[in-house]
Amino acid sequence: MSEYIPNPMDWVADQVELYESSGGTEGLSLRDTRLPCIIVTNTGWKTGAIRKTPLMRVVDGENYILVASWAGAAKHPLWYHNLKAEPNVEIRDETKVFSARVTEVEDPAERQRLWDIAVTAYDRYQEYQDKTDRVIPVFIAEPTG
Ligand code: F42
Repeated sequence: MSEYIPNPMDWVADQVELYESSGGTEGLSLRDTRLPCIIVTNTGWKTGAIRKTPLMRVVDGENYILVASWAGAAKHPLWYHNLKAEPNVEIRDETKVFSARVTEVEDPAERQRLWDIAVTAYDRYQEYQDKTDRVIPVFIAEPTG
């Protein structure tokens, strides 16, 4: 059993703690917004540790769109590399917990379609894209059970 290492940023780790300890009934939205979040449990590609990453909840039918925006930072968030190395994750969406398999969406037209859905759900993604030179990666997460 791998060790769970909380995110070093307190506000992120605190949200994970509240979301999970309440069984998905509290800590569900991003800070002062009312916008819903999910928790993606992933595996550190170097350490093998369990990592828990809150992200905005953006859906496309049964699937979830994961946007590696990290507030428009110059580099991809570390969880991006974890997902590329180990695409099997667990997602918690409020009280639902399920396994999923993630794929980075490389096809430009499909990425744009998903990006538009993401920006509609959380308009700051566009602000983040505008302030960074990198193309913000978009993953699709398909539930596997
Ligand atoms: N971030 C987003 O990118 N997109 C979102 O939609 C989003 C929404 C969101 C909502 C609520 C909330 O509380 C946070 C939200 N965040 C969102 C922030 C998100 O949860 C992450 O904190 C953020 O994206 C940064 O991810 P990060 O993985 O870069 O975290 C940094 C701060 C970090 O230092 N993480 C850990 C650490 O201890 O260093 C984990 C490091 C890790 O995974 N290490 C790997 C390992 O092997 O263990 C190695 C990684 C490597 O390549 O070195």
